[in-house]
Amino acid sequence: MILKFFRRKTQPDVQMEQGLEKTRRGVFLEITRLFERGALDDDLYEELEMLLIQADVGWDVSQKLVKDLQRRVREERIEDSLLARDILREEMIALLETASRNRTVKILQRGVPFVIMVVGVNGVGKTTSIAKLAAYHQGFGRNVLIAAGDTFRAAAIDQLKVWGERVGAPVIAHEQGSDPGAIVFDAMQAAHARGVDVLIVDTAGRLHTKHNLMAELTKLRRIMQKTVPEAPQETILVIDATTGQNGLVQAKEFADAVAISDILIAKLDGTAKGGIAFSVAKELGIPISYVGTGEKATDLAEFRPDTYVDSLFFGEGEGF
Ligand SMILES: Nc1nc2c(ncn2[C@@H]2O[C@H](COP(=O)(O)OP(=O)(O)O)[C@@H](O)[C@H]2O)c(=O)[nH]1
Ligand SMILES: [Mg+2]
Repeated sequence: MILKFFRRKTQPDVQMEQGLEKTRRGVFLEITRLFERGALDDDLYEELEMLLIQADVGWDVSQKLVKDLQRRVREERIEDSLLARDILREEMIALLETASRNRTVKILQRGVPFVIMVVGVNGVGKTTSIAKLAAYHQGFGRNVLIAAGDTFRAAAIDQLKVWGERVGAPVIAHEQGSDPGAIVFDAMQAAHARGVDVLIVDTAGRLHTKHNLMAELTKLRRIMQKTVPEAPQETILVIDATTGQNGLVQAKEFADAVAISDILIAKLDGTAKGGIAFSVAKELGIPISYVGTGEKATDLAEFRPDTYVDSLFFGEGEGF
């Protein structure tokens, strides 16, 4: 008997389970059926690899998982195919945990604003995720301030203001086209003056050139560090789960240019390709800390490797 069966489901577990429903009912149901068929033969391994690739686990990672599974089945003389599925589950959790180990524990200090810079390509879900993160921190009784650092589009500023009102967090904003550096400077001052616990900074997902964008993010970071030397304590890269391997390429470009501490996978509910977390963990090696599971401010869950994998295989009362 495995202990995971006794762990009580928490709210993030339930949210992750709902967010992964499409993936679970699609590819992972087929994977389960594959193992229920019984025979641990070459056909099974081949089909498994194809299904993992279909779920966006990525070519290399799918191959690695299947190879590791085959090796363990051989070494541990496994004959029961459902036990083999449990081994696959273990290997998948281990893969996600490797990246999670790079997660640093950040401690909120009284009187020092905890600064979160949110970066990522246009349309991935940054602004919505900022509202979710604001609500998340408010849930711990922290007071949150938001800075509208994406001044490239007027709509981006208005959208953030609307979210700020909805979640009850003030938004520091200037005009469209103004210098994001000036906004961040103002926001840092305001955060100190008002005794803010958490400051969340929105950034542009696109400027005239990629070089400009990366230079801007570096500049924003420097401005934050003038007031709080360790800021930003969190630099979150938002990835859109529905864009699959393409999104991963863009994410890599960001990760090469800015030091990313955490990843937030948005729109998990909108895809049947929830395997993206495995390619993200393996290719970027950066811990996934949050997942977005819908369009509301409450649709955010803390990421847990075991819950994630169990939500792919089981759900709605089964399993864990
Ligand atoms: N289904 C779903 N939609 C989301 C999620 N996060 C963001 N979106 C939607 O994605 C679109 C783009 O989001 P936005 O926050 O404006 O992206 P930004 O350009 O990166 O700031 C909007 O229509 C959001 O409602 C999510 O977790 N699930
Ligand atoms: Mg935005």
